[in-house]
Amino acid sequence: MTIQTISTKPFSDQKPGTSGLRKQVPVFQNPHYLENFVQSIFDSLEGIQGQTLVLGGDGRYYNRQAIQIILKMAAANGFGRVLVGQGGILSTPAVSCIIRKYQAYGGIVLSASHNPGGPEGDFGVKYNIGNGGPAPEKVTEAIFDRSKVIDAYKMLDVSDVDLDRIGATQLGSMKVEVIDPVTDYAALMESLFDFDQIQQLLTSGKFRICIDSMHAVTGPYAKAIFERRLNAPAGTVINGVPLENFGGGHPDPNLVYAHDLVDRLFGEEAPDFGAASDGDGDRNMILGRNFFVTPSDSLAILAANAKLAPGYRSGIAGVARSMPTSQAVDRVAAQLGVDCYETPTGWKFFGNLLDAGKATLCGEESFGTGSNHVREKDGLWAILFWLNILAAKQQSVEEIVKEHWRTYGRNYYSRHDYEGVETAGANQLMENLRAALPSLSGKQLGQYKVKYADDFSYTDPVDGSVSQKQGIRIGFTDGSRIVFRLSGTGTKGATLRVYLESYEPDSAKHDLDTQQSLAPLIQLAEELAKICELTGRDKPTVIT
Ligand code: VG1
Ligand code: CO
Repeated sequence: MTIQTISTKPFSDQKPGTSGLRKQVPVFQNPHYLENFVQSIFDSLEGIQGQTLVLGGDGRYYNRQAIQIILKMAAANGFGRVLVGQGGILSTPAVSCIIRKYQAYGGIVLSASHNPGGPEGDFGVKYNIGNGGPAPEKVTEAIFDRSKVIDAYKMLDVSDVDLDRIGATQLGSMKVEVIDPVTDYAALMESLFDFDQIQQLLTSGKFRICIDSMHAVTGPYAKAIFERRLNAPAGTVINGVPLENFGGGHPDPNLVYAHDLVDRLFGEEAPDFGAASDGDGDRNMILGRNFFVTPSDSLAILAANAKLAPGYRSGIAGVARSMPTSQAVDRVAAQLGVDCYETPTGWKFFGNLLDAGKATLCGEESFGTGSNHVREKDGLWAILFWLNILAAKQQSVEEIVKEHWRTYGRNYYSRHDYEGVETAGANQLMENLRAALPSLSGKQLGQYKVKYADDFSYTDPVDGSVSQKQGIRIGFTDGSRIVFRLSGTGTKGATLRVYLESYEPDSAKHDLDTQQSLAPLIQLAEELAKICELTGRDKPTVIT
């Protein structure tokens, strides 16, 4: 059992994006590619000798191979212990939970989240710090800098660890503990929500639910929590077996990709509640019978009703949302008299606010919601929170949402994605918008008057770090907004995201079709950005 030092050459493209390093599987399979990145992580950390690392992934293709490589590298680099999920499985929120519970030094999550998997699909590596959250930018920048000059990595020359058997094995001087992926996470959920009340609802015979795990990581978690602990009927969880290629699907919980669930909730004899999670279990989509809850509304509704859940009975300290997320939650915060923070896209920006106790609930328009219970967004947590509220209020999903709109007004909201467009055109589009910003302020554009037009810059209120160029925002005097940004998680070409929002206080106008009510803004976005001309697309790939 010797430590080998293997020579390597840097790859130039190992810059982590919105959420870790994501590439197509064949890229990660290039000799030294994964090893270089993992060694760059280890080289950027201080004092890892003898420390504990948490390791797991969403079960996608290459997960098991990558885990074996990382275990041998962790041993060679001096970690004292690695906690790894059985079968290599750990959801992103479970990693966060386990890092915190066992006070680990950090964790590595192997996932490309909602991106498709399989031999030609995507793979990803994400490093989480000791608070359980995604590494902040200063850490990811250090990792990237290291990756540009790396010339060797360390690896212990040993045979593979049996990932399927719970228990401990020794790798050199490092202990590997294969743990049950679900137990710690399920216990945390039970500490936050009224499981008795939820169980009564689910076993009453009057309320049916359907949970779609999309053949991704939440299958074992959802079966353990909903079917075994809460006694929901067998079959409540659909697509519950994690598969390396997610059954050929796209594990992104939205109206387009979660079609099995959507067909049921919008079909005949539809259940009362439906929900789906993404590849690594940090996203959620909430549906009622024939009813879709916009993620931004979901965040606002959880904030407004937080006290109904035992874990939040004493109220929330503040809320935070990513900049493109709708301003629905801002209105709830104002009503509650708590602060509302606006951060750049990506969960790493919530970490400091959560650690400092400035925010209790956080959310993103991209089907991500979470709280201070961990430092990641958390799909099953959001689903349980909704069920807790439904059980307490004894109303339907639709009634709860419509009542919320009557109280706070409705923020019509939609995101239009142009996926896999040519990078040059997408960059040009953003540059043109940036150049036009100074001339937009105060301008009348059709029915809208521009209140502000800028490229979003964020100063972290806790550590003062500054993040620039986080998206073009054009806000109008009536509260409407258009936001443009390029995705930082895609692996092919560029993905343009256009976020559209308008506010309607009049409850007589709360039943309009979202796309219709946003039509003037959609038109304006096209005129301002020349999307069709610069991307060659006359319509979005995905509308959420
Ligand atoms: C997207 C979402 C962002 C989310 C990120 C990671 O990033 O817009 O809100 O935090 O994915 O989510 P981007 O840069 O492609 O817009 V996940 O579930 O992939 O960990
Ligand atoms: Co995810």
